[in-house]
Parts: sequence; C-alpha cells; structure tokens
Amino acid sequence: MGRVTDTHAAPTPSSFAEEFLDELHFELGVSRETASPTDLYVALARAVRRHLVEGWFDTLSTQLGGDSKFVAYLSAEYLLGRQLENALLATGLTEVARDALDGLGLSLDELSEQEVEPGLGNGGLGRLAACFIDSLATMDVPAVGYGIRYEYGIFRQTFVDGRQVEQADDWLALGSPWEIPHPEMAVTVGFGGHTEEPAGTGEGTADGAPGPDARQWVPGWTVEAVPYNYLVPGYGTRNVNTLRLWSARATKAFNLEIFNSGDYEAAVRGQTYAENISKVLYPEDSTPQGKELRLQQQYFFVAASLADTIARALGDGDLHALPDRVVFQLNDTHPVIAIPEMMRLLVDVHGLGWDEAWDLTRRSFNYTCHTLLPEALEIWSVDLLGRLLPRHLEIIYRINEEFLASLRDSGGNELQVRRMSIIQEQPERAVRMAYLATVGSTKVNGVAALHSQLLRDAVLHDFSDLWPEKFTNVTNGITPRRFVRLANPGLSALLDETVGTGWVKDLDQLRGLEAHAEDPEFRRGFRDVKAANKQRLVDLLATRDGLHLPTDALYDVMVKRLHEYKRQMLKVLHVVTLYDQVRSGALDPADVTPRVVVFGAKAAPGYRMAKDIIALVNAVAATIDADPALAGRLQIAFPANYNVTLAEKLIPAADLSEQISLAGKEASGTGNMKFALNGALTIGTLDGANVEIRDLVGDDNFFLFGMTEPEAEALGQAGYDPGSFYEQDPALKSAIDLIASGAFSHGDPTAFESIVSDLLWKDRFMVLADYRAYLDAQSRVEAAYADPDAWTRSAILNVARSGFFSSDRSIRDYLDRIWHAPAVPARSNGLRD
Ligand code: HBZ
Repeated sequence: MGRVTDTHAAPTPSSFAEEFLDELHFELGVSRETASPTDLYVALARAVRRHLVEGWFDTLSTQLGGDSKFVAYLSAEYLLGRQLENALLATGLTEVARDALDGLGLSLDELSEQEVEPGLGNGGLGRLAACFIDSLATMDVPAVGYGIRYEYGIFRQTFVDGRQVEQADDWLALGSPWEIPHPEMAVTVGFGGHTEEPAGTGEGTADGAPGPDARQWVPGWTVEAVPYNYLVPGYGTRNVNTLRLWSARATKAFNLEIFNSGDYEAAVRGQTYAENISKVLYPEDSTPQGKELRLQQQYFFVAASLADTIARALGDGDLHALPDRVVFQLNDTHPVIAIPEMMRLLVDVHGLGWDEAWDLTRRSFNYTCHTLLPEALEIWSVDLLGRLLPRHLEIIYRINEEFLASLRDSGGNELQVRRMSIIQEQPERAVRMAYLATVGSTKVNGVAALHSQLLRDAVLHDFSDLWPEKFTNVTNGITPRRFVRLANPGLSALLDETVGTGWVKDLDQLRGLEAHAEDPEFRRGFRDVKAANKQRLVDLLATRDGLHLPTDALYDVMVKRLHEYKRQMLKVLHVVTLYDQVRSGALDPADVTPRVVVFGAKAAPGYRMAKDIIALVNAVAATIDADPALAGRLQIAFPANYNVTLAEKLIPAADLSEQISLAGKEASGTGNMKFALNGALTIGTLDGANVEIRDLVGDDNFFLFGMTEPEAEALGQAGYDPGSFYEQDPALKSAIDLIASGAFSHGDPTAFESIVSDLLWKDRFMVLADYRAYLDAQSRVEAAYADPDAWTRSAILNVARSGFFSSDRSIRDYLDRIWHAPAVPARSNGLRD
C-alpha cells in the first residue's frame, strides 16, 4: 500500500519532498536522475493535489449530508489558466514546496513554467466561469461547475509572415495531473431516433409510470459521458468544490454489436464519431456557426450534468423539492437545451404532469446573457434539432404554443406574438435559444449595468415589458486571488503592508489605500512595483518572443479577442498617425512620449477581417521597428498566443488599459477590471463595465472619449457616412491613405485593401467617427503621464476604488438576487481520524 499523506501535521519541506519523490518514483515510475522537466512538474502537481483531497472529501460530505441548496453552473467553457500556483496558494504550501524543491536542487518557478494551461474557453465568458468557481469555493457556497473536457482547447496562435496560423492545442499530451477521471460513473446520453407513445400510457402515476403528457424517446444512438473531476480550492477556507467536465466515450454495447458483426472498420469509425463530441473547443467567440457537432456538444454535457445533478440533489427524494435543492445557472445560451431536457426528465421519465413539470423547471433555471450583437444570439434550425433531438423539439414546440397562447390571452397582438415566438419563421424555421432561455427561467441577467439596461430596452424588450421582475443585473467580476495575489506579487506585498492581508478575501478593504495616495513614500513603492513588473514583462517577451523592448516607456496595452466591435483598428490608426506625423516632420520624435503598444488577440479562424487586422498590426510593427526615427519612442509588441498565462504577466505591467469598443457593443468586459485593479489607467468609451469603473475611480482618473450609446445609435439611424469623417480630418485621411499606399506592405497597395474599403464604405463600428475624440484623449494621456506623481496618484486610486470588481461581490449579487443558496462551510470529518 502507498504511503498515506498525513495532512493533519503541517507539511514541512522534508515531508513534502518525500511526497514529491513518492509521486515521481511510484506513480510516474521515473528516478530523479532520469526525470524530464514535465515529469518533475507532474509529480509536483500530484503532491500538491494530495493536500486538497481531504478538504474536498469534507466538502462533499458536508454538502451531501445536509439539505443545503447548491448551485449547478452550466458552462460550455472554463478558461482556467495554470493550476499549480493557485493550488499552492490555496493550500498555503508555496514556501514549503519551494524549500523542498530547493533541497533537491530544483526550482519551483522553473517547474511551474512546465504547466500547459487548460484553455477550455474562448475569452471573457470562459474566464468569467473560472473566476466564478474560484469565488464560489472561497465563499463556501455549495456549487458544482459543469462543462466539457475538450481534448483540444483554444488553438495555439502563431504568426507566419505576420498572419495568424492556428495550431492544435494538445494540452493533455504531457499528462493532466489535476483531473480525476471516473469512468465507472459514466452517464449514457442519447441522440437521434424517434418518439412514440409510451407503453401503458394513460394515467399519471406516482411510481414513475408514464404520465398523461409523456412520450417515449427512442434514441438512434448513444454515447457515454465520463466525468472528470477537478478540485476547486477556496482561498482561506477548508472548502474545496468540484468542477466536473465530461468526456465522450463510445458505448460498449454500440461497439460490441458492430465488432461482433465483424465490421471492424465500422466499429472504429463509430467510436471515432462518438468521441469526436468532446474533441475540440469551437473557436468562434461571437458568431456561432450552427454546426451539428456543436449542438451535440451542448446536449451531451447538459444531459450528463442534469442526470448528475438530480442524483446529487435529490437522491431518491421528492422531485417537487428540486427548486429548493438546486439552482441552475445557464452561462449564455450554450446550455439552454437543459430546459427541454429537464422537462423531458420530469414528464417522460418521472411521470409528472406538464404544468407541474414546467413550474418546477422554470423555478430552477436562470439565464445570463453575455452579448448585445444580434449575430451572436444562437439559433438552431428546426431541421437539425428535430433530427438530433426529436423529443426536445416537440417539447420546445409545446412550450412555445403555451407561451404564445398566454400572450394572446393577455391581449397580445399578432405582431407581438410573432416577434416573441421562440420559433423564428424567416429565413428558416429555427429555435431562438435566448428566447427559450428567457421563457424558461426565473431570472435573466446581463453582465454590467449598461448591458442589463440595453437587454431590457432593446434585445429582450418585449420580454421585459411582459415580465419586468424577471430582469436583473449582476456586474461581472474577477478573482483577486489569481489576478492580483498571484499575478502581481509586488503589489500584493505592498497591499499587505499597507492595509493588511484581508483584501484577498474582502477586496473592499483596498479603500484603505486612498489615505496613502498622497504619501510620497507609498507612491515611490507603488512606482517601484510597476517598474519591476515592466522589467519582468520585458524579460519574458525577450525569451518568449524574441522582442527587445525598453522598460522606460508608457505601456499601452490592448489585449482581448480580435473583433471589429472591440476596435483594435482604432488603436492601429492612432499608432499609424503618430508614425505618419513623425515621418512627415509634423511631429518631432523628441516630443513623442516613449510608448510600447502591446497587442494580444486571437481571431476566430474563419473571421477574415479579424485576421487581416492581425496582419496589419504586425506589418505596422515591423515598419516602425525598421525606422530609426522612432527608435526608443514608439514600438508595437504583438506576442503571439495571448492566453491567461500571458495575461498574468502583461496586465501588472500596464500603464494604460485600452477599452475602446463602440458604446453599446461590449456587454461588460473583465480585462478592464483586471487592469484597473493592477493600477493601470483606462482610456475608454462609455461601454460595458467601463461605465461603472469610471463612476468608481472618478472621472479624473479615467480617460473618457467617444460617442455614448444613444449617440452612436442616433448616428446609425441618421445614416452613418464614414467617408465624410475621412474627408474632414486631414490626420485621419493621411493615416488611412498611408495604409492604402502600401507603406506597411512593401509597396503593395492591395494587401490591406479589404480593411481600407471597409473603413471607408461601411465601418459598422464607427471607428472613423470616434477617431478624433480618441486622439484627443491620447493627448490627455501623454500630458498626464508627463507628471509621474499625479499619474501614480491616479493609478493608486484606481486600485483603491476597484474592490467592487471582485468576483466575490458578483457571486454575492447572484446569491442575493438569483440563487438564494446559503453558504455551508465544510466540516472536518477527519479522513483518517
Ligand atoms: O463575455 C464576453 C463579452 O463579450 C464580454 O463583454 C463579457 O465581459 C464576457 C463575460 O461576461 N462574451 C464572450 O466571451 N463570449 C464568448 O466567448 C462566446 C463563445 C462562444 C460563442 C459565443 C460567445 O458561441
């Protein structure tokens, strides 16, 4: 029998070293001498994981033992970032592990670098889910995150001749020490087939026989969903929650049948087909492609999660208690098929009547919307849905029929009925998943105050007229554990000294910094931290990307997915204008504030314009680099493959945070919060959570520019003509002409033709209309930066006043406004007492 880890005695470097070597020798089967860096990392991770298990068992037995309500967070994405440092922080083992490894001639920091982050998400939505499970665990809320264990996460981005090229993200290749698979707990999930009258139908009976509304679904094929548990440690608590990700596996029966028939090839093909379901994360972030495999993924994880939840929440108990035992949160529309699935379980499997089932379902579900772009609202063609999930389509039809009948009953006119129908008729019959979610949920929330208002006023306004009390707001947040405590150790130490260590769990305590904003000593310490973070970034980008950057410059950072609405083009036009003015002699290089403009952005692989913009950024970067006039004054750094790991190094080094989307398009943003909390000043529009950031940090500490949402809306209504802005602003005209001339493409005027003509003729996100205001705001930035003391004061106030943006506060809002699930601290059960 293996050695039992005694987690009762506080681990010492020597006991920890022993555990580490145990893992290396007896679990991985390699000696210290032959171990690769990956082996060493995996052994370390597993040694750390041991110290989470007891708290996890305690959490499970506490939560399952009582009759607490728990949160089932359903999300197709979790963008977790690296796990090791977070687990060390939660277990308090960072220094013990460091010393233990030192003693073995190894370096904790070097081993940490071996970890490949699980990139199981696209961007903000997936990262939000990761922050939320961290906060739920830290706040002792009984919660399970459910999702998909993609074998390949978000693609790895490389640049070839400045253009994005995607590579598969083989994150599991070197082993995944954080997951615990449970193949014995697999759940079978059906697809396809047909529906029929259930045998012995008639009366609804209490013993689970078919009820009056039941139909029998006979799936055409099935797959198994194998759960993989990830431990989610809370900070400063015994509590360790569960993230349960499902992986697809071919069913044995399915394989056996075909193998026995002697058709080996067909059997293997079947297996591949089934296992494709959890193969890859879809890299589209705002234009869902409507592909069949995607719907398979959605239903796959939802069906497995609901079966799991019902077993966990109710056991053999009474289904009527469902809304008191569990609350489902739908992270965007991706898991919305859960609503008809719950109806199917209640009506077809458990024999409840329709009305009762609908009441229980509606009381158990809530929906978070993350967008304002119409093209991002998911729809599924009736054709596809009916083929893949015939019973669910029947259920959706009935939900819709009853909903539309109730509208008509309460005097709704036919136009309104058609507008609100869950089924759209044109251009093809399709299910509007956001409407299904809204009709089937108790609460619908947006992710920032402005976004929630626009949901009520525009995107879902018919529904908010009908059910005003259904709509609420929960402004997003970010976990201070990862994004301050781990990412910014220098600032963390300064905060600990100044306001004590309580801020990590209670971010409002940062208010205590305000009193120090005038203190020259504190300001110096704060500036030193920023300088050290820049140095750390410069060193990293030198080795990671071969970039040579100055530390003594304004770090102007724009990192986020590449999308036209986010307006990376506006940033490019600013840089091109500076370059153009120096080149033409209009601006003395000595008058340019030394600036490093950092971009980080992945484009959806099929999004042409986004990929062209990436190529343009790289082309402008190369041209500026080659021009001695701008040396030490202006530089673009565009490290490839922006991800959570890189964000943790970039954000703490930033002076200026670019949040420049067209007002009314960015639902919230969460990067904006991370920057403010790390002492960068924002240049931004009144969009998403920028509005709340500015309200809190104060207008003097925020560079506001651009049209408001109503102004942009009005300009669009009046007939926006980008060409007129081009004609009227010589600097803008000159910058665009320079791009069009081939100045950044070795004289080839066609290279960026698509960008130029789009800007001149369409410019859907009104880059040209906000250009002048943006340049003026950048001039204000330069003036402010010239006074280091005043700048530092503003940066300190940004930190001091950003406590609101802790994801702990978001979770508190969800608890108060939506979930009503009390915290339940884990009780020690004494694994080996
Ligand atoms: O969700 C983002 C919003 O754009 C951002 O404003 C907000 O802060 C964040 C968290 O609420 N939305 C996404 O990240 N959306 C996706 O990643 C996405 C992924 C797959 C899709 C559609 C959207 O099919």
